[in-house]
Amino acid sequence: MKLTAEQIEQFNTKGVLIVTSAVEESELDPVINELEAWVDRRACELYSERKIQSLHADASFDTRFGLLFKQCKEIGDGLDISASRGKAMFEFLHNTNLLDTVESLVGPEITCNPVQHARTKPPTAYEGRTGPSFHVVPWHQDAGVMMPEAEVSNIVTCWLPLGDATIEMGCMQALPGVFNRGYLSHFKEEAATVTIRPEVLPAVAPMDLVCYKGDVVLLNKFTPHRSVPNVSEKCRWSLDLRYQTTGHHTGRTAYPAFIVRSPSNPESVLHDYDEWCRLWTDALENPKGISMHRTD
Ligand SMILES: O=C(O)CCC(=O)C(=O)O
Repeated sequence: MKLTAEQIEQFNTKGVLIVTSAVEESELDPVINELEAWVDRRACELYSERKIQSLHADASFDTRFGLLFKQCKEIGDGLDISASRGKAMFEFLHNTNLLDTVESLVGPEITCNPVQHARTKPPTAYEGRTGPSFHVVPWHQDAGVMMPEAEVSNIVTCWLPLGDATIEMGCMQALPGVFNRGYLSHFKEEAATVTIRPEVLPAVAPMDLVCYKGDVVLLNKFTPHRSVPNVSEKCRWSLDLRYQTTGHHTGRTAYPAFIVRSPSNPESVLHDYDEWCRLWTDALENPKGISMHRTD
């Protein structure tokens, strides 16, 4: 869905925008089915390794992962887009409604940035630990997980819930209207997470990014955001994707970017699923470029 002039104005002023019903809910179903099948396969593997005792095969998409996670923390290993590399996921990365939304902000020549994740946030009570994690992400800017060379790139984050993302389920929060302060100094709080130094975090009331299947949250790469604990008994599922103007620096040269829309050169669009898989396999097996989080 193309953004209205008011929505563009809001994004350009606040650096955050929730676009309701940006994509058809049914367009997400192939991705959900693929993730469900992935979870089932992974559960069977762990069951045969005797790492879980119950498969919970009849549980719903928004509860099963949590019930498995409670038994074995390894359930999510390999779920992320770069590792699971699902065909429905690859096709969704080209979704016309989503790209129409993105085009309103980055123009018609669009590249899919390789900083992208499929996430599920199980109930935080099942973590067996507290503190920041891949599931409960501390305050950061997406510029903080990219190389400084991408500072001038027009990259927009698209965060899509695959079900409900309520406050109780640990939705994201963002600080509106502060992106124009640019990059804020980050430090590494725990092994895999970078966070904005508390002394430079703007004193602005956080906006709760409550959203539902079909909605898309858009974030400027300098908008501070975090996600809060999931105090419900369900899993919050989401995709966080990034798109950018073709030709701009991706901020993560180690991983494959690819063109998803190009009116000037339609043949440059990557539709070849096998090639996408090959690019990721090569990038992960033969690391070449740079994959870094910024800390200073
Ligand atoms: O999904 C989340 O909880 C955090 C996502 C995030 O921080 C991001 O997309 O940059």
